[in-house]
Amino acid sequence: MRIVALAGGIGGARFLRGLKEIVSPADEITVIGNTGDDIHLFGLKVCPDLDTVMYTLGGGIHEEQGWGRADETWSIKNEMKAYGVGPEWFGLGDRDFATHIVRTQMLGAGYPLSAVTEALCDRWQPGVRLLPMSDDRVETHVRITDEQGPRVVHFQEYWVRLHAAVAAEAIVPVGADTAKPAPGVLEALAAADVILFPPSNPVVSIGTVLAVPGIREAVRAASAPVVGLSPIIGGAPVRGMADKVLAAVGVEATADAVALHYGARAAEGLIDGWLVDTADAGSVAAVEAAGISCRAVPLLMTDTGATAAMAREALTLAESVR
Ligand code: GDP
Ligand code: FO1
Ligand code: CA
Repeated sequence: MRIVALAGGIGGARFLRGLKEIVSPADEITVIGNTGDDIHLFGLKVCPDLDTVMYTLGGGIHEEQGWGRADETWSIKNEMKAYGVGPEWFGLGDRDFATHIVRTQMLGAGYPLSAVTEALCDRWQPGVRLLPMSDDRVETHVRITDEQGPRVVHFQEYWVRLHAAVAAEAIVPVGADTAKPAPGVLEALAAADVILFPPSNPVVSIGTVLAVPGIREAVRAASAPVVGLSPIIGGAPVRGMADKVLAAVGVEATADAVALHYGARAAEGLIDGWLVDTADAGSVAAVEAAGISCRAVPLLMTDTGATAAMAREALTLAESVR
């Protein structure tokens, strides 16, 4: 079976770890990764969501943090600080720097991001095919108003330095409108037997991938059933500040509002099925009324076994809506 999943970072990667548990060697998983979080620091290109998927599935992730490497050291970061060269607020570890040096060196030699990602995955063997959503530069920025007045900041500054403490007035995936899907992305969606939206951030992860011209249309046109899992449980994100960016696009932080935001494929939307947590069983009817088949199942990824059960439920729902 050919499974295609759009994914951001921590939530998407953890879901994929469970999905890997329940597929057979004959199945293949293609991940279309968000690159809108990418940031250029110290002359290096950092791809947070691609790296989180690669490290998590490849066994190198710092588990509690959900990003960056395990057993990290911070000599380079401390030396940069000693030189007074910022930004200090983005924690790049020594091991992680090697990834960004190799990536930047290959990009400088003319390799596209998709080829670079394939080369990095040769080492990590994530057990999925990891495609960037685009080889073109797309960087999410956030419009805010704070004591310095109205301005636009890079998503990472909004998320990491500002901790999303101020309202996000608009989310702007800079470059998305002229970006092309990376090689293999549209083909994977067309050939898929199942398309999954993991419990990733609907706006700055899944939404950014869908902002690349052609990808939304390819999901809508796919012969595969499209099933998503809610990243919101009991009216709040399980972790992080997705509610802040959902507010920016006028979507309530509820399991059903996110489903309706993606929309029923039968009604110009993207999904055929939606899983909500048992805590949100009361919203199943509203999602079904919108033309999306909906089930309430445990959606907390407490360990790989729980996540595998979620993934199994998603594939079962996909079969029921096929
Ligand atoms: P990011 O790029 O690192 O923010 O990762 P993603 O966008 O892939 O996923 C972030 C989302 O994962 C957040 O909005 C969380 O609410 C969601 N999430 C994290 N852990 C869980 C979980 O155990 N269950 C569910 N349903 N969602 C989760
Ligand atoms: N997230 C943080 O909250 N603090 C950090 O210092 C931080 C550093 C970092 C370095 C490399 C990397 O690949 C990811 C990093 N992240 C950090 C996570 C990153 O901000 C993700 O984009 C978010 O989790 C949201 O997607
Ligand atoms: Ca991300």
